[in-house]
Amino acid sequence: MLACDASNDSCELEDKVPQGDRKGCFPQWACSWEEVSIMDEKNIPIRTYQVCNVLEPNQNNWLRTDWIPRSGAQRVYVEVKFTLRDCNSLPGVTGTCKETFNLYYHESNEVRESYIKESSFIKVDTVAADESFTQVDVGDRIMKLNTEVRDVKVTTRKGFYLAFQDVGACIALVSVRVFYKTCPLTIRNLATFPDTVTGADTSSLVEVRGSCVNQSEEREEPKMYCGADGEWLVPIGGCFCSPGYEEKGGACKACSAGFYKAKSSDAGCFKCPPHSHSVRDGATVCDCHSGFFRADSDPPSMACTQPPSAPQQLISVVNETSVVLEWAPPRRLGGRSDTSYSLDSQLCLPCGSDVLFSPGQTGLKTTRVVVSELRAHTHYTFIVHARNGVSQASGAGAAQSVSVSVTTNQAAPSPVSSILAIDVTRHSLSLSWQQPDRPNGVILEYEVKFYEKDQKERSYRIMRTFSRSVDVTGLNPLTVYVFHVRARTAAGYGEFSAPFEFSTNSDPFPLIGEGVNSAFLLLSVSGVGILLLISAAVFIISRRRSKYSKTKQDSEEEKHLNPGVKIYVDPFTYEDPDQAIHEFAKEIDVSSIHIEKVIGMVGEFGEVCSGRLRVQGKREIYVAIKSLKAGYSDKQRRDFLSEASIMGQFDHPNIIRLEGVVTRCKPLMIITEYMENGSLDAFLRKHDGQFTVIQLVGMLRGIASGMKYLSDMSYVHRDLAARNILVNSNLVCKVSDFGLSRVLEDDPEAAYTTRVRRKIPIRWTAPEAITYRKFTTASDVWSYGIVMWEVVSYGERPYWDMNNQDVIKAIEEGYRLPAPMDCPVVLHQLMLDCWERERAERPTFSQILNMLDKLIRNPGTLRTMLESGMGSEVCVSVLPEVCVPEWSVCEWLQSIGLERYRDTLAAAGYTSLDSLLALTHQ
Ligand code: ACK
Repeated sequence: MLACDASNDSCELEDKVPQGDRKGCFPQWACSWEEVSIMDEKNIPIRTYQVCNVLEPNQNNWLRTDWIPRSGAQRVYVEVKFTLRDCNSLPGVTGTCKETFNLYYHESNEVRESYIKESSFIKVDTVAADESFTQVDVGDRIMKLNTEVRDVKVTTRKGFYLAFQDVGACIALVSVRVFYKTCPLTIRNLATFPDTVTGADTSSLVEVRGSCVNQSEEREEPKMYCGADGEWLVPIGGCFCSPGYEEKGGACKACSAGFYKAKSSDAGCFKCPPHSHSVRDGATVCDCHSGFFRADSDPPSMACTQPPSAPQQLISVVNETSVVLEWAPPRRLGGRSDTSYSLDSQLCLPCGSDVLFSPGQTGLKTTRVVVSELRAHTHYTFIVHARNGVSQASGAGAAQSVSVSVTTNQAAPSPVSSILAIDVTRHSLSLSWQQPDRPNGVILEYEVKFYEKDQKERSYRIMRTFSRSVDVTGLNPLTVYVFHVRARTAAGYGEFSAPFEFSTNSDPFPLIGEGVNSAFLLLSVSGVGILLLISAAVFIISRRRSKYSKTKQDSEEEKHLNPGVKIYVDPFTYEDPDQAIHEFAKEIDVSSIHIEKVIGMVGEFGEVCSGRLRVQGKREIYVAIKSLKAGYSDKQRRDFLSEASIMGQFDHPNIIRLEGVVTRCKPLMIITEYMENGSLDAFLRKHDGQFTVIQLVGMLRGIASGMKYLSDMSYVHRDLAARNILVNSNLVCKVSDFGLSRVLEDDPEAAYTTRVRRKIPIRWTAPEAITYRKFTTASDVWSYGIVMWEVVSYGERPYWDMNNQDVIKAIEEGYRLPAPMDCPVVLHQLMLDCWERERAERPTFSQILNMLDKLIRNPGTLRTMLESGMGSEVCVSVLPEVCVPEWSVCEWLQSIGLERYRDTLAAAGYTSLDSLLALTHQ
């Protein structure tokens, strides 16, 4: 019965004329409708219901349909096709003939209602024909078909009946079609909206919620309205394709291989970012190629990346008990910009918990760390790791690190932290104290300074002791004394402790002893004062003569004071040269050496190779192998091995380390540690302009430290030049080329001068060494100044293309190399100091080292380049005391707190500092 017609958005409920046999008529008494077959326009027979009682008045003829199920419809449409006879064309029907009929409906749940009262029907409309016809002449086909549509709201029952009331017209009902409208199933904004029946009223909109299509997710609740005429209106919200899918033709299609989509969005699939791929359809993220990684926080759109390679050129500058570590960023950053560095404390052996890392130990963005509070004279290994966001994902750890081993300097002990008085009498105090927290070496003695509190430090006494206690006698009764204690190690005195005050007990016989004691004390204090005056005068005035000679003296004195310091032994003092070599160098079995390639030549018979050395029980290491080929003379053998005998005596991080020698078979070999970057001069020329000033100063600092060590061992190098410094992969510079022979024979820079018989590397050598072969540590300092110049000028040849004779002449006339380009003033001043004509005026290596350490600690001082005025501040940073102005005796006494002796000295005729200098002990 019900046939839906989707094409015109309607459902037909009834597609034929009502059941119009006579039995179906009602009311039964007025059943005038007749079922008649006629031919339509196309001459096809059709069934119609007709009524034509036009001659009789008061007609009321009803024809009704069967029960029509509503099927969810709320408003139904009734399309009636009919023909109607024009009353005027009928003769003698005036007053009784009508040209309309009435359409009714009745809602009902009953499929077969046997009797329905007329009053139960509700009128839909009176239907008139648009066109009526005048003649019934089927042959001429002038019958006119009318189509009328009416709509009715049917919402209360399951179905309804329709009825047609004729009130005296001449009608033929051809067809009645009953339908309702729907908004058809549709997809809008990736949401499906089902076929929806329109609302009950002509103006009503039915709100419909859509559901997301497959592989899509709701963006905003999808909604649309179904209008009364079956049109969808006002789409709201919608869906996005799920990750791995993109919209194509209203559906979500999987991303193809090589593409991905990470989020639900209206975007399409993206091509996999660099170093990643997707092999299956529907990828939400692309997998990284092997060896590439993605951090948790990396977006899927980011390229896959790699952990960084190891930091480069790690340099360490030791300054007493702190170390400045500086390195260059890794060569490969792995395609990321989040590289950070950390110093591994577990591997930093033996880092204690009190070691300080500034600015920190982990998560560093800078490439410089100062490690302080280290133990003095201790070997440390620092490992600097480079990490980035994918280091953890890649599982890489130790591989991206670089390490450096350093030995901290000797340092003075820390101050004594407390002093106790364990016994007190009227004239004595017994004191005791603990060893300083950081002794930094073996404590050789303690110094106790004390004075009467009232006297302040104007007059004090000093006592020295080897133990941690002292009995101080000869004190005044009932007097408060102030005590300071300091410790001394091989590195010198530490700072005095804070003041500790103790009082002696009261004296039962105060009047008797007081005068004697006071007189005695005055005498002794005066004695001490005068002695102090004399030594201080000698000290200050002699220091004013030379800004460097004072500390030089100190260091010389130190040597006498420290008989434990190792002194270098000249192997040529051994009658049997093999005895020297076996005392200082280890014989290596040639089978444990694996030579790889030749890296240089030395003289006629010498060759330098790189290779590996595996000594039993130790890990394999890279080494340099210097060999002396067959055909050498006895002298050449002796000279060759002397280098190993000398090198074997040294143990310092800035001196090339000897691994051993091969003397029992030929060729003879000297095995040393391998220095990856070769000679300093060539290395600098290769990396012209690539280092920071601090890095250059770091290199110079290393060389100065090595040279200080050599000078402390009383070894004079004689051929210090950048070509004889080797550089390892961490930019650590080490002094090499020992032994007398190569200065004379092998060094291509060495030349004969007119005055000496031996060859000398003129440009690097101090004038007194050229002139009368006075080779000393001071002449090494001159050479060091030239090395400084070579370093700062990145391997430029000193004095360029001047010939040796012109260089000698120029130096004699006072000419000195100018500052290289971009050379900080302080560095050039230091060079000039090294090139003082008087060798006593040159700084010692210890002073040079201190100076460089100061510069490294205050990099700001390196910022002043040559243009901004040379000289005046330099001495301030080197040795502040040389800038003290000319003092009078009075000022000087005041400055050392002994002005009360002014009159005594004046009375004795000492009115100037010069006259004081003439004072002798006698
Ligand atoms: O500049 P270079 O590569 O470094 O060329 C010279 C060459 O041998 C002749 O002396 C190199 N050389 C010497 N000793 C070593 C070493 N211990 N490690 C690496 N290279 C070295 C030097």
